[in-house]
Amino acid sequence: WAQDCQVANIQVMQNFDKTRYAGTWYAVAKKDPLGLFLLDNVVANIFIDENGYMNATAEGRVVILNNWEMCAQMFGTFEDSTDPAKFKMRYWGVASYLQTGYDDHWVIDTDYDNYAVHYSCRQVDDDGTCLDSYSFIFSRHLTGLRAEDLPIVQQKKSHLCLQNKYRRVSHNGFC
Ligand code: ODT
Repeated sequence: WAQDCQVANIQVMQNFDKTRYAGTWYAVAKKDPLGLFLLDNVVANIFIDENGYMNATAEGRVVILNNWEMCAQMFGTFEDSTDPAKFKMRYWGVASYLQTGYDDHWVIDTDYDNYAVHYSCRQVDDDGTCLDSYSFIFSRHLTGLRAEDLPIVQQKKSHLCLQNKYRRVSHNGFC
């Protein structure tokens, strides 16, 4: 597998089915972007609205203004693209002091029932690699990934050229 780290060449989930992606996902690992926001206790809830569009709520522990720790409650709406696994996500918080943005949301791989690998590049460099990315590894289970899913997820991390860039996302009941 030729790993050229070009954002344009990143393989995403084939025949992605957003209906099966819907539901609750627990973040188990994260590669942070510059100016990170969500720290831990990150749970995403994805749903399909009456028009067939993907929407989400998410919560997670954040630290605002360097010292105020809170549980951020966030909303996101997703725009479809020509690739069913590539979305644009517009997001905002229930409170105005939370982050807002418009990011890529690419589903790299999922079995829908256990694990999902998400990727977002915020800035593509002149050479086509990513300058500022973030990525979540999600599990359907609060207990984390199943042993049999670990090698698949490891391989996807390396395809994203992010293999050693993830940290564990803990769930301790803060949110
Ligand atoms: O945490 C960071 O450093 C960057 C992440 C910012 C985006 C968080 C906004 C969540 C918006 C609503 C929910 C979406 C759920 C999608 C799942 C995965 C991507 C966050």
